[in-house]
Amino acid sequence: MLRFLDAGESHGKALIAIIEGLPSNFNIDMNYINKELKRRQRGYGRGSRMSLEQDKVEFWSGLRGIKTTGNPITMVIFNRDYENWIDILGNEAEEDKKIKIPRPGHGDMVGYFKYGTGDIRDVIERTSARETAIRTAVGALCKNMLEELGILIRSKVNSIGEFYDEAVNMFEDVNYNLIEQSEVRCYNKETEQIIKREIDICKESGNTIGGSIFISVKGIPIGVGSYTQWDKKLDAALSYAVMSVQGIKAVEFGNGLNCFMRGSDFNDEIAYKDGKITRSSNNSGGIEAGVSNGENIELKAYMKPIPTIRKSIGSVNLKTKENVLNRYERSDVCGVVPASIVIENICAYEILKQILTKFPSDDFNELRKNIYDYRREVYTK
Ligand code: EPS
Repeated sequence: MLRFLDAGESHGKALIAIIEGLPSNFNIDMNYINKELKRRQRGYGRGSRMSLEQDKVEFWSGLRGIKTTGNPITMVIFNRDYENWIDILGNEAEEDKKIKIPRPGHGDMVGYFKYGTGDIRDVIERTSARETAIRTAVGALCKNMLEELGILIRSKVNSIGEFYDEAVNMFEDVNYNLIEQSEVRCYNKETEQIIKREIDICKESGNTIGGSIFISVKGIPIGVGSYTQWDKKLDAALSYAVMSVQGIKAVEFGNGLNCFMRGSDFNDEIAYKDGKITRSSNNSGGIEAGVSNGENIELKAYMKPIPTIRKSIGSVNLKTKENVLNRYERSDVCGVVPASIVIENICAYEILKQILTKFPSDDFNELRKNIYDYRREVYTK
């Protein structure tokens, strides 16, 4: 089974992941992974940390040259900001320097009570979305493999604040190039300007803003995931992965939020045309009964506004129990743009895991053969 663990503090020396269960004989494209890390760092509404970091991955195990051996893989990303934090993180803080005022909406208060170290700094260091850098690296390696198996994952921003971007087919490269070039990962240029202005307004007023992300997966064969047991369902597994991304509060598949529709309108009609099974629509988002149905998998992830705000709202000094004002610390104004890249890559990890469950293989060549043979055979049964 494919699995990984990651470790590392936001301002610690490095972020690390150990991945187990990846097949051997895959030639990793290092530029591909570093490009994903760069994509994650971009986006209008990012804070000053991103002009300091230049995320690049190092492999410490599991490779011979650029080829996977089947051994556990260790990936490392160094934090450039560590230099500025050595003294703070290297020693226990003096009592008067310990952080006691939690930012509402962040993990500060729950971590303070749960782990009892007496300093919210310990909580911030691990709850920070900095951790998504290493998860993006893990996912990028999986996405690199999936592309070789004919499975593509793309993302765009669906909305920021109350402004929605146009829904377009992201698998048409002309459309996707526009999204990739956009600072807010939108297709429509006018919407882009409106959203950028909205982010500026939030920044000036010491506030933050959330939004939603659209993910589309093409090429996933029918039959991945299972309905035979609750914990084998593909939509459930993907939801878990997406919900684990910092700030995500809801996940929707296909037209899942439009539950007011009648069954006859919601159901995606099946027809046999030109030697192929086709569907009239994709309201199910490519998954029926927890199993991929051969259509594109389509999901939306909804991200709340980043909790760290300059604007004053109420909080409590957890030591003295005084009612005080919110604490501020450097952060981003809008995390929706980088989250779209993180979620693309997180989905890649989960989809590869599910593919390896359906087509268990230790060797990438065996996996590719199995998946292509299956694709050829499945509709001719
Ligand atoms: C982030 C790094 C963090 C934040 C941001 C994402 O760096 P720092 O805390 O040093 O400014 O910019 O984290 C959050 C939004 C958060 O809520 O913690 C990154 O690498 O993506």
